Amino acid sequence: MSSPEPFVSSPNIADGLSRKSKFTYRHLSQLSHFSPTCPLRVIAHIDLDAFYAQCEMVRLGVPEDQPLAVQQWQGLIAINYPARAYGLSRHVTITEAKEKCPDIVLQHVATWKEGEDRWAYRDGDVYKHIATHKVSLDPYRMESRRILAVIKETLPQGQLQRVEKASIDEVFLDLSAHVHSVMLERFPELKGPPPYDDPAENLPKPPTTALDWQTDSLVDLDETETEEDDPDWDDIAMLIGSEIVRNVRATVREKLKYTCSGGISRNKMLAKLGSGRKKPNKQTVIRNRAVQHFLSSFKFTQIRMLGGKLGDEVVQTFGTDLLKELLEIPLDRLKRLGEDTGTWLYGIIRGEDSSEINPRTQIKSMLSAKSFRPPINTIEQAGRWLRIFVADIFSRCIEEGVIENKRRPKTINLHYRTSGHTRSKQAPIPQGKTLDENILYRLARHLLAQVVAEGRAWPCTNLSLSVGGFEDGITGNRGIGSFLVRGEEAKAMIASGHDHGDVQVDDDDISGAPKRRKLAPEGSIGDFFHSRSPSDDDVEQGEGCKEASPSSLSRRSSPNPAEELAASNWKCKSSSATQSRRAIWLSSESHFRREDIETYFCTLCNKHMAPMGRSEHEDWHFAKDLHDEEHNNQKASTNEPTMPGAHRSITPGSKPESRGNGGVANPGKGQLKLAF
Ligand code: DCP
Ligand code: CA
Repeated sequence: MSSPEPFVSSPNIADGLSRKSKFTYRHLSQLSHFSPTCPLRVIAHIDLDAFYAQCEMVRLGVPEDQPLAVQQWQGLIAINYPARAYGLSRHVTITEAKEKCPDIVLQHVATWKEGEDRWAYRDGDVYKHIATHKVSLDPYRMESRRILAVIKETLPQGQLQRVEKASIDEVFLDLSAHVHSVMLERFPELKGPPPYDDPAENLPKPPTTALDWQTDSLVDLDETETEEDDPDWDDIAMLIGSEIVRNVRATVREKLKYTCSGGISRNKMLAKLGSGRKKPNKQTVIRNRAVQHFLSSFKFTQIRMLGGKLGDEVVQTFGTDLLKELLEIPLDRLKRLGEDTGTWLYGIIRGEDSSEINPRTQIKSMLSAKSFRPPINTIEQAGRWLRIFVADIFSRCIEEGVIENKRRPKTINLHYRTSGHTRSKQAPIPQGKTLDENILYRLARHLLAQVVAEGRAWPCTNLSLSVGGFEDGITGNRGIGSFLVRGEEAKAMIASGHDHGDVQVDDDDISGAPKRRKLAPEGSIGDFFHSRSPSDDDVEQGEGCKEASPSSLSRRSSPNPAEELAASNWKCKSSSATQSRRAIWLSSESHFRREDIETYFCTLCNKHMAPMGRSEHEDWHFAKDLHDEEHNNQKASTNEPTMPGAHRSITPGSKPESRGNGGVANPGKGQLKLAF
């Protein structure tokens, strides 16, 4: 960004130098390093106005004053500001919306149609097809990416830029270093070394002339402050920040036609509250001297992180949801919530938030899901939905650079819900070969077949597929470690896989994710550590397995999993599998009894094993399943009858492609090998 004109009309530097700022040279230096504790810090939040509605307006070329809402089935998910003037909100029904605003344009989101592998905008009453269509958010993701690109282009390139994509329509900017560079340009007296080379020396005071905030909405100062007080460098830093944000917003508007709102303050929490204060197309500045006044108007449950369970707990414990009243509670009482939580809360209600802007805009996981009303009852139907999910996810994978092997996911996860319960199945995605849609589809189908084979699969009320554990720049072969999910990554996958409804989500909190919807309690990590009921371990061999026949899931993919495994250096050697990974395995598979601590019992092999060998044994089962699947498929395609036990060529401790006389000749109770 080129530097705007100096903001002062008659700077009186000599006068300024004669007095001291309350900020020091050290603070100035911290500003250039994005220090989260720097008192001159400048953070901005930019949020697109009525985002999906604007996307549709831009796409359709609708005049700006035309009321428009975006419809998803029978609900409204985005309402533009002209329509809001009629009192419309997300809560109104379609009928109410038309009654209140007869001229409203209701645009249904694009959908994927069952059996098709591309989304499209449809004419007519799309909501009638809820049973056979699934919404696509791709158009909004695409616009989101274009907007982000313009924001980044508008800011200085390289070290001065720090941008965090917070959701599909919001970004945080740490403007500190950029503001610092503009300050030095405009006030050369700040460039010199501190007197006596002492960074604790105070800076000279800035010039006293009134600051020009243009059309910004300025939050009133705290009661103890007055506008007549001379500005200090933190005010100047905010002013420069607001100029930068104004320029970014104007550029997005000019290049892409979108309006957005901005908040500028000293941290993320305040900047976010600020961007929502005046909408649409406005920006709000909360100067340091205005923070307490600004915050006192909020309920603390409106603060980031205090909207959910923690907020409820605070209300319960202290009997108020008013921030003002919470301010009167001393720290030691707040610590009733726990030492750390109390301390954090004490700071946050006073406007303290040192969380950093995280420039990582990369996706960690992707989810595609569908709730079925009425439920679905056949594996053919489920298979067709998996096609859509895979197409949906794979198109997003392409944007992540999987074709060029820039990034690729490590795991695939299927969640399957019947009226009784939810099941999850997970598999590693073989590495070492360029990922394609067929590989994903085959893995997804494999997981589906496992669910069906266990029985009690119908009617199915919700199906979701996710890929996760994205890694950068994978080249060449990888060991088994790369197939495993660990720690936070595992939690993220679990959480993302339990979303409800008809959704596609990128990542947990970034890069194209729509605003988060609350996850159902059953999706919590805790569920995965609960003991499984005995009935869960008793896998039924019923009609489900008959349905998982080769013919029922058509379009076999070409790559050979055994080759992939060999190419990716899959070995059943000792791996450093962690506890969390085991939890995943245990939660998603029924082969092992967790309570076996000294030894463990594999129900697939009907054998007790030493715990040391457990992880490689699990790995071995997975490899074998893939191998069996492919082998059976080859037989199916050449019309050979499938012989029971014909594929016992992989032994624990050997590579899956090796031939041998394995130790799995006796499938145990509950074992049902995939009937592909
Ligand atoms: N969204 C959704 N379902 C929700 C909330 C949001 O599908 N319950 C989608 C539609 C929104 C987009 O996410 O356009 C961004 O959400 P915001 O909460 O930022 O709302 P808007 O951008 O629509 O409006 P505002 O101008 O208030 O930011
Ligand atoms: Ca928005």
